[in-house]
Amino acid sequence: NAHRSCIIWLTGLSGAGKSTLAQALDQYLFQHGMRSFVLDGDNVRHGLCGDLGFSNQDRVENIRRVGEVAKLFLDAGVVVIAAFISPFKQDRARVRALVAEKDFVEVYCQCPLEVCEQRDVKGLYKKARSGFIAEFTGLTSPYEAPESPEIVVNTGEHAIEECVNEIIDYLTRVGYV
Ligand code: GGZ
Repeated sequence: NAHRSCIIWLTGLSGAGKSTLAQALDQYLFQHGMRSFVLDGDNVRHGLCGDLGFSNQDRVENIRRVGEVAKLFLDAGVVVIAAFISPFKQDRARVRALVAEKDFVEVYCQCPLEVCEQRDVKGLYKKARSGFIAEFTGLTSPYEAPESPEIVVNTGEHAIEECVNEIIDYLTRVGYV
């Protein structure tokens, strides 16, 4: 069924749990016989976007390229799970506009900055606070929260499995899963 693929676009702060959520979602979809693929900083920022840093301009270009790649995967019938901070509303809107409206599912991974910083899984907030990382999202670089995403998951308070279930429930309701 050609209408079963879509782009699940996870947006949120560093440490909000986007990549973990993406992997869990990927695993669920695989177990249910769907072909999916995760795009995130880990497989994109070393190669395709290896020339880009974290200035506003580079983030814009990062999301533009990722959006184009996501569209190609979508055309190939794959469920794309994209996990990027994607801090700018306009860039997310531009990706949305690349595909049919129903094929873009924006998921706001909502987690208070304080919680992300408290967790600081990779120690990046500490580095940023000490001045070793410039233009760090939430501290010295902006994050524009989505105003009307298809889904909001509260990764600050809810377990990853619960957030996965909320996304699956939505996809089921709209007929993708
Ligand atoms: C934000 C940064 C920065 C700066 C390195 N600001 O938590 P992580 O480590 O694993 O995920 C973050 C990742 C963000 O890359 P994205 O491609 O998602 O960003 S964007 O959508 O804005 O283009 C973080 C790490 O890279 N990281 N420096 N200055 N996050």
